[in-house]
Amino acid sequence: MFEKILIANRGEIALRVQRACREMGIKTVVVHSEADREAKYVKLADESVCIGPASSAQSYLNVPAIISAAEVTDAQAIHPGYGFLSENADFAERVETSGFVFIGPRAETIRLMGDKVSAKDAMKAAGVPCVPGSDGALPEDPQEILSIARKVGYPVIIKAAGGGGGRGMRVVHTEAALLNAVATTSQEAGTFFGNSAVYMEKFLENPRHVEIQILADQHRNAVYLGERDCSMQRRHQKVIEEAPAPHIPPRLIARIGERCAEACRKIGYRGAGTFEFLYENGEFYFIEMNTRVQVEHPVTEMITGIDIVQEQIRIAAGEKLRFRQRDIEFRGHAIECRINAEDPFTFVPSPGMIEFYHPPGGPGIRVDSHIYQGYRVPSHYDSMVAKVIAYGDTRDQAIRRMRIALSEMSIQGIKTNIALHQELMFDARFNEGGTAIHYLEQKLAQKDEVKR
Ligand code: MV4
Repeated sequence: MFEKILIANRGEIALRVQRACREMGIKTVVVHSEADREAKYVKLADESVCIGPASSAQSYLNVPAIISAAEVTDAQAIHPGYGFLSENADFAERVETSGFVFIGPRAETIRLMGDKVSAKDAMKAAGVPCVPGSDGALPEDPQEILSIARKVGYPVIIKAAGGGGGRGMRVVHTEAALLNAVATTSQEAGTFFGNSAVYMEKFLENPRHVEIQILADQHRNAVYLGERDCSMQRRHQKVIEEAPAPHIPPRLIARIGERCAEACRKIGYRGAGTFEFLYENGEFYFIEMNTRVQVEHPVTEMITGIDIVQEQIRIAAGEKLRFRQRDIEFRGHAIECRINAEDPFTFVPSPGMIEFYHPPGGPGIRVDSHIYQGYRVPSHYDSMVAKVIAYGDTRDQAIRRMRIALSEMSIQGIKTNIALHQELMFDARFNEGGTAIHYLEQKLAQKDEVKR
């Protein structure tokens, strides 16, 4: 096992990784920007290294500074967390060629999944069900493009191979609009991602976003840890996640989960990963794979009892998975609310000093957060300041515990979206479960109408 790990991230996930390391008896180095110098999680680490000014480009994305920090502190491995460099194949490669272990998949796997066309090809070949569409990237010939769309059937969606997470896509409803949409999406893709390749899919009008968590070791063992429903989102930012996904038959999850695990064995996947699916009319359609630990990993930890971050570290150290699929049991229900420093209804960021902080507690409540009274939320980064996770025997119990937790929670000095979460916990459709990806935006638009 490693003796010392460098954490190349900030905020709650830097603290989450630190806790996993501490429990495993591993020393930690945290790198930080000038804006994060005074943060308590930085002081809690065994060592810390300032790697640059507040701007992410000069600190958390500064590859040479991070590698140097690993060298001077004698760390053996680097945990990238989520965001920043976590899915940067060049960074993973630089880490390994510099003699450190990257806690994540091989650079080659990250590259494969970073290109959404090659990712989909690989998954289709491995038996994972995908959204019907073009076979790989679209050809140049306009007649061929028109012919593919006729076969797929309108509406279609044009996506950039280099996009993902909602960037670089365009919905097309009619043949008359197709070729212009393809040309524009391709041009933008060339500018933004340095790759003008685009592909086509059938556009699903009202799906849910359901993802499968997997773990795979370096010895071709792979398991799935069930699913998460992340449909409650606004502008591609998840707001609430839960596990299991309401009203989806466990047998169907088992079938898809096994396909994902098998795909991992086939491509020699290593580490934690997530298969993102759209779910509509009882069918799963693969769209993308994430090769990092995700913000919402705690809901899976709560229903499986598995510490995903610790398993990432064990896998990176070359250990075999400590459980087989039949050892994994799904028990109860977990819901996560992302608490952001923002106006609860306009969503305008609200950085600043936390004048008062009272976190919730009690049975089944977990809070993953780096904040405290007197902490200043910097304006330079993501606005998420805490994750409140409620666990219960049933979804109903998890919701009731979440309502209590949100009512206990107090953050003063900055605005937060706690009030939005409180409203959602009493929303009739959320309480029924199984709302689709456009639900929150539709609900917010309706409220706006009422106001006017
Ligand atoms: C889609 C889709 C409908 N049909 N693909 C957006 C994020 C990116 N990961 C994929 N996205 C979508 N792909 C087909 N064929 C609708 C979306 C989509 C979406 C997906 C997941 C969560 C939120 C979303 C919000 C808008 C659109």
